[in-house]
Amino acid sequence: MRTFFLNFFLFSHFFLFSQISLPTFYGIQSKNNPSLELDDIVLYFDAGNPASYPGNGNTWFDLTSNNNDGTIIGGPIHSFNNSAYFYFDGLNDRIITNLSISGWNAFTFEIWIKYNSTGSREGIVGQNDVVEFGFINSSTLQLWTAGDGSFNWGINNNTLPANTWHHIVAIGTGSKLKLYVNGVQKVSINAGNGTYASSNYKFNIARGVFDGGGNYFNGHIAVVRVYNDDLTQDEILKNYNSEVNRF
Ligand SMILES: [Ca+2]
Ligand SMILES: [Ca+2]
Repeated sequence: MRTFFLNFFLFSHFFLFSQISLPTFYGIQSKNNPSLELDDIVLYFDAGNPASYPGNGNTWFDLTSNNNDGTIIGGPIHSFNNSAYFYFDGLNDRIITNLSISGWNAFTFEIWIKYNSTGSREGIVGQNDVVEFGFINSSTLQLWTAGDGSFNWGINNNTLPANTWHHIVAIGTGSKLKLYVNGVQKVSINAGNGTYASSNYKFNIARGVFDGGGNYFNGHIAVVRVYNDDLTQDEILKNYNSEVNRF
């Protein structure tokens, strides 16, 4: 009789669970995915990995061991569907972290992004007054550093269409600044003298990048990775190819 009830229990629960449409989780294996280049990573957010965001709460957990967790402010919408993302409304949604990139001698910001609109000084990711990356105006993506150079990259519906997922990588090697979009190098300039600047601000997402506040980003962000190193073209392509099918 006990066996019967156990079997009935297991069967009924199997049947129950089989009827539930579970959300599709993305990137669950990615932390240990040998096809991702993760050396020198210091911060790793993934909206599609329940270990990074379980679907509720105000913390976007860092998948590295550095505990650079993000605090979610303003109520950005999260979804595990459609590639999984946070949607930032451009009004008050943002992520703040306690990560400081002051004094680094190299950096890589790697993001999967789908923007809705662009505008003046709409920062995407960065640390104010150290390294700032985002839309400096409606038609220009800018990587700016304090005293170590900057570049502007013109965007339009051909180079970076709105409402489309893009893999964007901004790099400072100490002597060069670079931009890769979907695995392809778009910018490489000689700039920098080995060490980036310092500020008392922290690494932020969707607000507080070009300035201490305001100028909110409007659109979707699925993945953010920050490295204390400059990824090579091969490593960038490896990461792009490892995740592109999700998007
Ligand atoms: Ca909001
Ligand atoms: Ca600034």
